Amino acid sequence: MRIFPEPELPPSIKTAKSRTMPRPSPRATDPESISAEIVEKLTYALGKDPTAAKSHDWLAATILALRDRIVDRWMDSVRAAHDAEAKRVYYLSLEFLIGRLLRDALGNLELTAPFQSALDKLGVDLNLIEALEPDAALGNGGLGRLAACFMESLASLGIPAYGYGIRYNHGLFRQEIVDGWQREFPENWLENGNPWEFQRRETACEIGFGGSVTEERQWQPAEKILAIACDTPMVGWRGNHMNTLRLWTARAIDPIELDAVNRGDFAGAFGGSNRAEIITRVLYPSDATPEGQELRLRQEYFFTSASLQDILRRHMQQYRNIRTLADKATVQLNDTHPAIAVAELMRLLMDENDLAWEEAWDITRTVTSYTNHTLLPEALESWPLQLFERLLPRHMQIVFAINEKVIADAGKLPEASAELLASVSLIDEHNGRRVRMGQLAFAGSHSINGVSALHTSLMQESIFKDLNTLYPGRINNKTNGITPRRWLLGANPGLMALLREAIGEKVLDNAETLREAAPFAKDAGFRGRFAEIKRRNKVRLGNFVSERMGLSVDPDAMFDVHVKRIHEYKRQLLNILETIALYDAMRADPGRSWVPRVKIFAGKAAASYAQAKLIIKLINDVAQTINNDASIRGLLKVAFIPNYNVSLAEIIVPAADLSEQISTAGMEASGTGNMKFALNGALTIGTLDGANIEILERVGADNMMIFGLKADEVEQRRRNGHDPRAMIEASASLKGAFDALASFSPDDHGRYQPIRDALFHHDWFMVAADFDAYAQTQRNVDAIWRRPEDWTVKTILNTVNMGWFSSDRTIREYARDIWKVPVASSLLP
Ligand code: 26Q
Repeated sequence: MRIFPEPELPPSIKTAKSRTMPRPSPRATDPESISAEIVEKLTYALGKDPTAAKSHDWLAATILALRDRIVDRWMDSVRAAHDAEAKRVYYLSLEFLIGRLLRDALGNLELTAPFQSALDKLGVDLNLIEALEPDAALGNGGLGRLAACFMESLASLGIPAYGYGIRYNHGLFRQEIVDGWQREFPENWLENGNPWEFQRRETACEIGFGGSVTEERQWQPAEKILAIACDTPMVGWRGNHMNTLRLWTARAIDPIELDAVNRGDFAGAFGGSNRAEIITRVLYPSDATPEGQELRLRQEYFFTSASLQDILRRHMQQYRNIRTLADKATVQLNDTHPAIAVAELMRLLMDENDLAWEEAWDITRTVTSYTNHTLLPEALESWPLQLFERLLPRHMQIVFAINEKVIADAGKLPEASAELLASVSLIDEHNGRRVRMGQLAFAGSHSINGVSALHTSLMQESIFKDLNTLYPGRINNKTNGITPRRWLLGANPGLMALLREAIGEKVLDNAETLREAAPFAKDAGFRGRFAEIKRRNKVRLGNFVSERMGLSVDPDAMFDVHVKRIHEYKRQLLNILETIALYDAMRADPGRSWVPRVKIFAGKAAASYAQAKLIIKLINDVAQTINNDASIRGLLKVAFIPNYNVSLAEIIVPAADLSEQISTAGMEASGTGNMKFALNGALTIGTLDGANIEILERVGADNMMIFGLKADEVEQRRRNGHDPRAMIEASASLKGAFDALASFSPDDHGRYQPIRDALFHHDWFMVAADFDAYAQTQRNVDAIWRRPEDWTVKTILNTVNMGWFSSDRTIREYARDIWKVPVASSLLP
């Protein structure tokens, strides 16, 4: 419901108005006009005297000048979609891990050079102010970054689309390493304002919570709050098309309670506004292990309801017929976090638009589709039924009604059994009755997709096996991708320049043409330049590490990089144990010609994940010992770079020689870091997990270092019993590393006991099981490194074979198979 409805104009007046309404002339793009305009923005929009302006002011003025150039085309895009009556894609995600926008927007508008010289004229360094832009870190990791890459590709492919999410006041926490331990500090990306966004104070929706449902099935919430929209333009490649990222902020309807003010109770006067606004205050910092707090469920319902109300309002304004919704709108759920959408859309269609159940159900299922990002049982979202019912009583009724239908459908199957009914049910009856969001999302969607081939097939065999029998044909795979604009052109302009020179400008429009550069792997001159670009990127990262951490690293050493969230299944522990073993071997034989390596780690642990935080401490303790041991002559260094985020990744990824993608097989749904590294010319050491398998298919076994148990072997071992103790005893180097653990905490001998226990007693993540294969593969990596020409050939063959992993390809597949929308862009197929 809109609180401040805009006066409706009859369509005839609207058209007449748009014909006669004066339009501002589009902004010029020559450096002179741009620099004049930056000074204008500084003076008139920001109120700063150009002679006294600070770097932050120049940044804001530059963004405002660029934003004007975006707005022209943004409005054209929105108008064109409207006039063409195009079907719109709505991407609902609780996370958008965007990073900085300036470099990306300049690059996509092809305005980097004119802005650079405009700023030069003003004595301002673009690179310097670019680095001042705070990261928009509204996400935890892979899932949030995928949403950001998708927004960029949707715009680049000219698909009319909206991203919907939450405008958190505080994004993912800032990590500091104090005495080797992770400490979390609040992040404050909005402290200097946000020049990219447009607050839409007139676009507000009411969101209800609690209360009761009348006999006539009308929900009477006990509490109502407002959702206020805030829009950021998403710039497509070459500026051909722009979309909107619409993020919601919570506000109290009546922010100040006057009664309380009159009583002199000022704290009480703002109690309501605090209670409302807390909903959008902070991102939940846990990935993969859901924290089942009420506030999280409130966040999920808040943004889902606001988004669906907005979608329905837009549809009704243009078409005035709710029954055509499925022809004009398609809603993608990014994991189960917005899965309440299924019940909310049913409620809006039935209770607010008077559709009958069957009709509402048809529309809901046609509109909605769901992407699953994890199979980890502890990560599957479910809510205590009591909490769900107390917060969303009407949705509880709808969930029960959907469940009745699902159970009735399942009962008709020849293979129906008590187990089958329990597995398809939206209600988990085992753990004190819970609502299962995955089952709800599946039942209410026409498409359920996984994010890599392996993940999709495991999904089909495990969590959704019975739902797939019941509703066959809905499960499909959409292997993830990354945007080459940010992860190649933006992060590695030197490499992009070389590739353009080799195969021409088309590589900018179609990453799959990269493969035409394959023959250059045979060209010694090309190889030399490719290697030189890598070295320059390594020097830059080396300088960063030296400045930030006071650690000097040799740019001619192999940069062996393991960066991602810290999680036991991602096995940073396997890496650091092998590092300890290597260190022991080096000390035992210091005269051997060891390959010099820098082991680089970065990543955040969920604040409540004790074992992950202990692994961070271990890496730092090991670094402390190794980096200060003169006997190994600096041939091995270990760096844990604090506060991993998108901007740090943009420095690390282009500088990596070796990419660590070593998850326990079957546990990493896809991975997308793996794609970024390979695209930037790193060799991968990895397990047959997630998208690694598909990378292997494209780069070939000669150009990728694969080791370890496969997913079915992990599964078998877990079933038949795995004896980590025997494996530790049987491997001298693993035994050595395992026994050495205590020596890295001379101040506290018991510190690493939890890690020793986990390894020794069950080794759920198969670290002991994969250790020897991993260590041996690292020695094979050394052997290739000793043949630099071979190494460079392999890294080139990685880069040129990675085009398929462009998120443009992924989005084309979603558009064709799930959303049924055309791809309008001039980007080549
Ligand atoms: C849920 C409920 C309550 C609190 C937090 C959460 C929560 C938050 C984030 C649960 C999961 C996540 C994030 C999951 C994630 O990032 N998954 C990754 O998704 C990538 C994109 O598909 C894959 O490449 C990775 O393999 C997968 O781990």
